[in-house]
Amino acid sequence: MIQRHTGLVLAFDVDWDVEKSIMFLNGISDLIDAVKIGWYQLLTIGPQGIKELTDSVNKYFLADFKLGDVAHINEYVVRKVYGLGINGLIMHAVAGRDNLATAINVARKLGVDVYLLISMSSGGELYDRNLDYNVSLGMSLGVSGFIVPATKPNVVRQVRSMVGSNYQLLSPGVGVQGGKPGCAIANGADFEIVGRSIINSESPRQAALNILNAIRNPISCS
Ligand code: FNU
Repeated sequence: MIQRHTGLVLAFDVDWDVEKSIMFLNGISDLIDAVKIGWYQLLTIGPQGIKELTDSVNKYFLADFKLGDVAHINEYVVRKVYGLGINGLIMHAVAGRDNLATAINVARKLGVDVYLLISMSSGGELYDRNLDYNVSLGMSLGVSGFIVPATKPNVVRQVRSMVGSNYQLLSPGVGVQGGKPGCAIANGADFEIVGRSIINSESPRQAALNILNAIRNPISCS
């Protein structure tokens, strides 16, 4: 599980080399609880580059590979992710029980947390028609938590009421995509995931501090 100090997870989607990435992350690491990396990062700096990041930045790393393949491929990927020093992984609920179960068990044994994607910050209408099923699926498979969109506050509230307090809810879509900073947490999420609003800012630290302020003092969230 991600330890919550600030409630902020940085979506680190950048076209930078490893050195610049490490410098940036170490300069902001006191303000964030985790670094989320995804396909863009993997394709930019490669697995070796990601290993250098996890070796050099003392932070929880979450791999947003939205894994949703057949069972044995999911398992292979979980093992590779573990080898890169990554702490948690996002998987697609839509892959279904048979494709997710083994990989989630392997992840658990390795100490890699699995967060299940059950609703998307844009689109994802098939997900939203099957929310109850996917939440129950995740709970029965033993995931650590769920990805719920900051752009759909009713979904955040609904999932929190379904899962109680034993699962972490991570919420992307804050800022550029329209979710109001602070409101996903006010509606029941544990963490807000923020990328471009911080990364593309002239002062990333100040942008992160502004979001932390909104998390501490949420206004007009509905
Ligand atoms: P930013 N992300 C998302 N919506 O945006 N993992 C989802 O439904 C989802 C995600 C990720 O807009 C996206 O991949 F499941 O710049 C990106 O890394 O703040 C981040 O959240 C949002 O980036």
